[in-house]
Amino acid sequence: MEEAVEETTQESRNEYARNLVWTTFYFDEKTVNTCDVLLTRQFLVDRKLLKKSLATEPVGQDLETVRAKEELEQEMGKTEKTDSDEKLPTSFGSKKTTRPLPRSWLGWIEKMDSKAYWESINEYLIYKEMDEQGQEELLHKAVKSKPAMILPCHEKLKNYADDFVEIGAKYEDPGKRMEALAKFLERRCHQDFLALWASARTTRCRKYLAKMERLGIATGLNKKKFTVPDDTVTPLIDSDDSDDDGEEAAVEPQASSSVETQPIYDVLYEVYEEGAHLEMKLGAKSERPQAQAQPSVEEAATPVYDMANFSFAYDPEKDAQLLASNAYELFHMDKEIRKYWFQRYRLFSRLDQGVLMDREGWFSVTPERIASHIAQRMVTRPGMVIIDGFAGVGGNSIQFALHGAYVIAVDLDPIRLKCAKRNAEVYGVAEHIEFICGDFFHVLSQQRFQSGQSIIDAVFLSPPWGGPSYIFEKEFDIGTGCTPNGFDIFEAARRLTPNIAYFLPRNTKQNQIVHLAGPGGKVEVEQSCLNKKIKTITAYFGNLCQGAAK
Ligand code: MGP
Ligand code: SAH
Repeated sequence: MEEAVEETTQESRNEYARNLVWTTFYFDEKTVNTCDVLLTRQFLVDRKLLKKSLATEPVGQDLETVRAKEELEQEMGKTEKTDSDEKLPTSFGSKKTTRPLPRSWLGWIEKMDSKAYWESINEYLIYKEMDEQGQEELLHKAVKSKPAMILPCHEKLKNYADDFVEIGAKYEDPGKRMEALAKFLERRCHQDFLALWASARTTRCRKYLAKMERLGIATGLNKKKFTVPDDTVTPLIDSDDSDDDGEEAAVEPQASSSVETQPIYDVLYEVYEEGAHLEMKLGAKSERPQAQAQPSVEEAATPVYDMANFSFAYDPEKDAQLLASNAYELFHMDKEIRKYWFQRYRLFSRLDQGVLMDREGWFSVTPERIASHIAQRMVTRPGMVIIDGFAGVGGNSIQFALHGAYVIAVDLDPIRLKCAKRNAEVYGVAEHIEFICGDFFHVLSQQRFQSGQSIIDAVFLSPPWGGPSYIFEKEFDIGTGCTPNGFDIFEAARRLTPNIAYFLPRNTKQNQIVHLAGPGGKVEVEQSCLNKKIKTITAYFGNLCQGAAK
């Protein structure tokens, strides 16, 4: 197997190290509860395996199968483009520029509140206004007390000229006049601050959304929520991105009393970038298939077992239908599965050596190159114990074992677990895997896994995503998309260990992953790019996250 899989080159490893975007995700408006998110991308290569699949002629060829193969190669050509004209970006984010911050740069505003702002500025503003009354000495003091951080609209206070005249006319007594002036300024300062704070935050969120979109990441956030809260306020944060279109030019706002009541947003991102930005897209979305004329194709490919006398041992006669190398006969009419057949050596490089797979196994097994990479990351010492909670036909369990872990492979489906066991034998690692046929939640509630006595180092989660049609939704919802509910799955695993790797669709809502990490948490979301196409993502929690203390 080893020689068949092209190793990650040194160059791509270096690229990996550069491709980091740290995002601080704020859980509430007061910006107290944050979560650090690291977005990474892993460039994996398995072209040799893919070519091996395409070079092999399908069994029992006739005109129809030849056409099907051509069609598929075309389809794959669409989605597996590796030509230089479709190069992936070399890194996340946009180029860092060193140009000085413009005077109107208001990045600081989100780190302050209006009370602190007023405290820092009140002396300056009040005394500045007193200057109009000819108080030379106070003017001198005002200029000296000018704070470093000041909103552009408070530099000249020209918006309030009429109000000042009104106040001046109302109070003859200088003391009272000053008191009224101070009160007026304080109220306006709070309003102006909040208006600009909201617009700054909106602008940052919008920038974040646009950036994530360009990176091919589903955010799970509603764009409409990130509109400027009031028409009279223009976003003020000046962009430090050379590729932005200038929509965020600094403009002096008009103070608005209505903005105070506008809802603010539940998240705020700060993106720390390195390197240059280039565009990256999700694989082309294929057409949603029409309802199959012959629904029996799927049923025909499902072997019938006598469950009362079920045996997990491989029986060449009874299990002939599960033999992956024979699958073309079974699945060549099954449009959903055919494409996986044509990439079969990508799934298991030893496919022809007796690998078993059922229908669901075909579309859900983790491609070997990706599984091997995940194992490389998760298995940090020999003999560590990993639970593969949704083991399927064993794609991940086998790789964990090959990398030196002891694996507890759980699956609800006995046929799939039988396949996993057999496949582990094919790869020579069955001895390092304990196979448990049962429900993930029930297995985890066993006494031996309960905290305090648990010997589990990490949990790997790759639940069903609702079949290959998951991709027809713009964004994948962890709660409703996974079966069982993806949040419940995570919670159950979390009770056992914080070290969790969650294998999810590439269109998963990113904000949901962040929420799994929780306030004060850390998560790394890694996109696996196989031959320059994003295939899947893996979210690493606990000490599996890069940069987390081991
Ligand atoms: P895919 O999107 O169905 O295929 O699955 P692909 O090749 O990206 O299709 P294309 O037409 O867009 O090019 C990609 C990978 O996701 C599969 O190889 C599986 O590893 C994984 N996967 C797919 N499904 C439907 C599931 C699932 O339900 N559960 C799990 N755990 N993994 C899945
Ligand atoms: N990573 C696997 C594929 C997992 S597919 C591989 O590489 O082969 C998801 C698997 O979860 C399916 O095999 C399905 O039978 C199993 N499953 C679904 N619900 C389950 C549950 N409640 N408990 C355990 N396994 C479950």
